[in-house]
Amino acid sequence: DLADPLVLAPLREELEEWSHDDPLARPTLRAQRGGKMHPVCSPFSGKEVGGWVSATDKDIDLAIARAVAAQPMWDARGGEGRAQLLIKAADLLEDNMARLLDLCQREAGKSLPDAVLEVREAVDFLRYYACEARMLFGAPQPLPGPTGETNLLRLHGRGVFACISPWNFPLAIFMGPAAAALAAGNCVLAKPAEQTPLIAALAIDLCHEAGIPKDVLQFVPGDGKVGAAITSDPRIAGVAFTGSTGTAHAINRTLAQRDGLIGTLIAETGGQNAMIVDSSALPEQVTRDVIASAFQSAGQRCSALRVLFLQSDIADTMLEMMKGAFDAMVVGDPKDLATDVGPVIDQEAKDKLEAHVAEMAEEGFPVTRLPLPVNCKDGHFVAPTIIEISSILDLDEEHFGPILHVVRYPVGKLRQVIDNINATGYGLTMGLHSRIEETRKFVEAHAKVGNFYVNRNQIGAVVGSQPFGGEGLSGTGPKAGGPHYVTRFATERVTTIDTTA
Ligand code: TXE
Repeated sequence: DLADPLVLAPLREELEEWSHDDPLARPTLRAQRGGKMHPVCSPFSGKEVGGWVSATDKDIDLAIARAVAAQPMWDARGGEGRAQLLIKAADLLEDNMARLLDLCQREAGKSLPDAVLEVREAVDFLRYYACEARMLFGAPQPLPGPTGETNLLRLHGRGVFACISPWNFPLAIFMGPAAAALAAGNCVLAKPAEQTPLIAALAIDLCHEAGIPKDVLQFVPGDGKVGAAITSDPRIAGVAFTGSTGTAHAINRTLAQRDGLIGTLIAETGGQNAMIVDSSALPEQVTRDVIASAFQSAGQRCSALRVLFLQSDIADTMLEMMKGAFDAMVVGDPKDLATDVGPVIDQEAKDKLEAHVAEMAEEGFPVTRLPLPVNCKDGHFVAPTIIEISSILDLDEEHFGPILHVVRYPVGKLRQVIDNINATGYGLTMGLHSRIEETRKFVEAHAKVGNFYVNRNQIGAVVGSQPFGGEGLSGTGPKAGGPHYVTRFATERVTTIDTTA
């Protein structure tokens, strides 16, 4: 008794009945009637705010078959036809801003400013990739050739893409890759993170309302096992994945081992993001940017600052100033506008972060923590933490939460600092606070990072202006929200015509 299509018949009514003014309303998502209901819980209160029932193997098989059948028609619609629908979807997301903001706050525990940024970014992605569809997937591009011959290059969709996304940007990172895949003429199976499927479901529903056919864009609720089942299907042409480096490796192996299509992987993963501060930097500006980069969104941004390098002659003064700003941060309910740091996503994330802090303290590294207020007892709160370490290489992995590590480096040892940062293998963001032009050029020339921020915080990525993504263990590129991203979802076809015949 499969709902037709995979995004469920009941979902539509439930979301329509559900009012964002009613705090007790709990939308639920089902790919099928029956099956175990998995709760979606608020990171702040721990209370259930909705639920989902996983797609089965049969659902996935059917969803892929429908997508494969629909893809040639979607591709034939052309860039302009697809762009119009993506723009309509962007308009509908904007019209439904209040519902989207509310879901984002409920299931992801975001502050209102973070939630607004998130919805705006999703809308920007839709509009940006619609532009790309118009520019790149319109008339064929003529190529040079001898007299009597015409050569034409056209871009087409590759087929069916799986878009697998994390919980930290449950709308923007969910919508962005899906919009790019659609713009390029692919059909999409979108699998959001199991912690945050509600906002994703509403977004997909709005895309359908905009006119994107239901077989072209399908929503597949489920956990990592569902993600693995989709990617192992030989009919999937490519995977756009954002999440942990370990999962990206697992998907890569899956794609390599299956028979059938040679799959493309576009991966955006974590980072061991560093900021370097020398004695020419402006201390107030550094303090403001360090606090924002490390603790905004409870440190749950892939761009967030993890390791701060302070030149030794200014380290004590800088740390003292930073601790003043650190002590003034307000931890609490993300719905309260006075809150600076909200909860982390779930108990598992909290346990992992707490274990890391405990281990570092045991090893004798100095640890400073903010006390947690009483209204934070029920949620998944991790007290903002600063840990002084001796080297970035003391850290074995990315710690995805409100934890800042600080390293002092001797004057004249900038090259060694950059070598150590590069040696982590990650290459997502880096920040530099220095007013010495030569230093900026030196770091720019030697740092292997995707996004380099100078004399500002390092967490912004504006669609179209700051294309975002890393290299090495941080991802495959090309950068999301940049001019080359959509082309990774496309295949090139060349027609050569003998015009003398
Ligand atoms: O990621 P996962 P999680 C990093 C960060 C964080 C860590 C773990 O370091 O601590 O990832 O977060 C699906 N085949 N980032 O557990 O497990 C899964 O269901 C196919 C960085 O959320 O990688 C979810 O939809 N899919 C980051 C998605 O992959 C699989 C943002 C991400 O899950 C799968 C978030 C499999 N074998 C976390 N296993 C960033 N760079 O933005 C899981 N999934």
